[in-house]
Amino acid sequence: MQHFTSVQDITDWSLLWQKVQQVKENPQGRKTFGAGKAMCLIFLNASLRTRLSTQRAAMNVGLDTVVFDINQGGWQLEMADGAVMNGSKAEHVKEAAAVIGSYYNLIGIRAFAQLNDRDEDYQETIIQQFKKYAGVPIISLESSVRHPLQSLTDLITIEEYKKKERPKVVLSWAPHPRALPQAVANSFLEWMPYTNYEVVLTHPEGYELSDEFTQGIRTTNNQREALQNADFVYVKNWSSYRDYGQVLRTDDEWIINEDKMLLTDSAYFMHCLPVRRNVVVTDSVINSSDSLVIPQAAHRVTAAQTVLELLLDHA
Ligand code: AN0
Ligand code: CP
Repeated sequence: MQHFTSVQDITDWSLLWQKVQQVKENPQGRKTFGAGKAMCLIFLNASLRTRLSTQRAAMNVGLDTVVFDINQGGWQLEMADGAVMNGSKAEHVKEAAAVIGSYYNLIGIRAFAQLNDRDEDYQETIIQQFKKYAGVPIISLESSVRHPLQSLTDLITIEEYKKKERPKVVLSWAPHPRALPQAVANSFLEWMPYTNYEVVLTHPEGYELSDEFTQGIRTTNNQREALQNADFVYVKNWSSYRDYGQVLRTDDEWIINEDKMLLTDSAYFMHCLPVRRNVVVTDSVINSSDSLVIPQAAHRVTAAQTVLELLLDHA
């Protein structure tokens, strides 16, 4: 694997699952694998899980890590090729990425969607420019379009907890007061064709995701119908893709509560976190024994370590 920025970067699925198993059984088993190598994690946005689990995974393989909050202490980067740089941006990504790539063997980068200009966000410019200019493997820590480390985590979690060969997995939109990116939902759906799960997507009208991610996915605006007999309920808010970046509604009709979970086949509740309690999901659901949010978040280390081990062969 050369980079890890989308599901399409996975070249060998059986090797990936073999690695996941090894990492789960013995996370400390490859303590010297990354010796002498170092990784830079660049954040343009806040993070708890990605920041900490990726560093923990690096420790487990003996890889040194630095975290660079580029907005606090770095230069503002120009992303456009051919730009006349007479504004506020002091450095071009062409130099910045190449320089960071000369210091580090791997680069992780988190750059959320700005939610202003859909075309610009969906070009995933920042991650693509780093891929182009850094000369080392790039790991997406959530781009403007995708969050592949989260999606791998989600699959590892479903595989661990599923009680049926073909579980029903429902991705449901839920309310949130602020505009959030579509990345987690896009990415989750992008990974689904690589599983045999029965997948149903449900969201209110106006929250359709890009066709690129929903083609072939059963979709309904009826949340209750979608939840019938579900084995896993994955909940996430996203802002509108159609009315790009808009919050179209904030009422609580789509909140996940106990009453809705009763429609399922004793489904597990999943969320990538951070989650707003009693807005997205009620306390009773997230506190219940069917809530997987903590083991799911713990698997962020499993996912990151698997990816690091696969990329280190090229770093
Ligand atoms: C981010 C999002 O929705 O993309 C990160 C989730 C992993 N969430 C928030 O900003 C609350
Ligand atoms: N799920 C996730 O990526 O969490 P953070 O935004 O805290 O990293």
